[in-house]
Amino acid sequence: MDFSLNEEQLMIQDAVRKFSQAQILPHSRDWDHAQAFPRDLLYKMGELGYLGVPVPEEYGGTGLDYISEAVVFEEVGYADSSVRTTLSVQMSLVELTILKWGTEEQRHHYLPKLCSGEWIGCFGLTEPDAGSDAGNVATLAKRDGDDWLLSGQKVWISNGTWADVSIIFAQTQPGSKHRGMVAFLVDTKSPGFTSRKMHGKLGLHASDTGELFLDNVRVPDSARLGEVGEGFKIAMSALDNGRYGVASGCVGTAQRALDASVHYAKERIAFSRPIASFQLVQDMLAQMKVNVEAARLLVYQAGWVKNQGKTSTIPVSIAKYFCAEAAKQNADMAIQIHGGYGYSDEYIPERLWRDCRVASLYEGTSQIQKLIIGRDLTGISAFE
Ligand code: COS
Repeated sequence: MDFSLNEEQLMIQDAVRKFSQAQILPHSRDWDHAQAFPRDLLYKMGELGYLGVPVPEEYGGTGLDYISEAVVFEEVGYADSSVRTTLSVQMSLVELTILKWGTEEQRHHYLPKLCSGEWIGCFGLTEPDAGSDAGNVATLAKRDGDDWLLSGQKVWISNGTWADVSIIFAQTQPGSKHRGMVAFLVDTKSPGFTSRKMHGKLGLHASDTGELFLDNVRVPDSARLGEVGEGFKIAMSALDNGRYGVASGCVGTAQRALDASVHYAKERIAFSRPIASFQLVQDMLAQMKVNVEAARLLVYQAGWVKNQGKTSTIPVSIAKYFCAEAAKQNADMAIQIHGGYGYSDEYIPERLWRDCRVASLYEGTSQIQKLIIGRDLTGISAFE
């Protein structure tokens, strides 16, 4: 068993680390205050191939493997979780879903523009009454000749107001739950399609979160992704990729919390010595280190399964659950080690803490991940 990254993975790690530390990390506090990061950053990342890491080169991607994708999310997540969230949605939830379920024409139409950063994508699944219960979407898709008319509302949509294209999940037969779901690739400039920024989030201030409103949005049947009735499967398979991105980003957060804490603990003097010399501080540092190593190995295990083209639902849920909780625990311990300074935005722990809190909520709560793992273990579903 070889735990080391290969040459290609090391190269992308080194390049993205340098980029993130120079172009993202020094600005992330300002972007948090401004509640946005510059759109240009995505063009730059697109040019460098960081927006289409696992997408084949024939569709404008970089053509690397899933471990490389995780490495990119970890490095960007280390620098700024808002940027990482934007990237995860673009790459994992949108590009990989088009790659898996799209027609050849759809792939060639959307993927090069998404990989280059010219277009931004979002994933329109969640609704006011359909969060964990994703099969309960109420957005209606009504057939109208060769077209479809879409009406409904989506909430908590990352990249929601920035997006040029949105994957919209809708219901064709109310009451049929997941069996009637369908997905479409919708141009956000279509008549009847509007979006509005959501404010007041605890963290991820610099990432765009929006509500989408669809009022009889007309889309041609050629905009359909997959078959009628496959919408739920498409959403779930997309989340197998999206959750992997969240897990990888959380490894970056957990590592950042650890690095900041080791640095601070060696500098901060109390009782005439660095607080790093106290065993109770070392206890926290050791726990943080164990969290980082275990989280990263779980991500790589899920990536290894993905690289073989196998279904990754269970290893991804395990990684998503553990990494989200590990990031939260590390961010919290980083605040504890920094004491009063950890409570101030002069230092990094408070932003890490705010930004990673959502990791055990979005793309499936920690409870949903455990229920998926529990169902696999027992063969008994809590959802029937
Ligand atoms: N990939 C492909 N297909 C999948 C799948 C996956 N990962 N998971 C489920 N499916 C398929 C199943 O095979 C089943 O197909 P058939 O009807 O042909 O047998 C169908 O989808 C229904 O699956 P299941 O019975 O598992 O559906 P449930 O309603 O029980 O699913 C959970 C329940 C909780 C697992 C699901 O609704 C879920 O993950 N919810 C969380 C949603 C979420 O993460 N929301 C946040 C979105 S933020 S972007």
